[in-house]
Amino acid sequence: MGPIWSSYYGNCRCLLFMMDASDPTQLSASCVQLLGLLSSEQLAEASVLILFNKIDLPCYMAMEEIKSLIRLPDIIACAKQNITTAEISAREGTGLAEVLAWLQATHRAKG
Ligand SMILES: Nc1nc2c(ncn2[C@@H]2O[C@H](COP(=O)(O)OP(=O)(O)OP(=O)(O)O)[C@@H](O)[C@H]2O)c(=O)[nH]1
Ligand SMILES: [Mg+2]
Repeated sequence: MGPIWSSYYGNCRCLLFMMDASDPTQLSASCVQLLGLLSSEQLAEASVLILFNKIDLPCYMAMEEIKSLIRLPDIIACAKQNITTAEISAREGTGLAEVLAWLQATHRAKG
């Protein structure tokens, strides 16, 4: 779906980007997609929440390793956007409350 994402950039104020933490083979491709989003002028004002999903599965890599592999600290430091991360399991609902709280707080802050 990546090629058509840009049709939805207009008026986007909150961006949730989900990465599959259980699949290291997808990490670099996801990271390229993320960098594309972050470099878009239309999304410069958006607040971004990066979700690392499927943390209920046996982990191939520790979350800290994943973050360091994609150089997340550098991505966050260089991005124009305000970026938050959360570790979740969509299947078990882990982290859901955190995601909802982020959406509420971000929506409120942006009026
Ligand atoms: N264990 C677990 N499975 C999940 C979770 N979220 C989604 N899935 C399952 O993962 C499978 C594929 O879904 P996703 O990877 O989310 O979707 P996708 O990337 O579009 O699909 P794939 O190309 O198959 O990876 C489905 O069977 C989901 O039910 C989760 O948090 N934990
Ligand atoms: Mg998947």
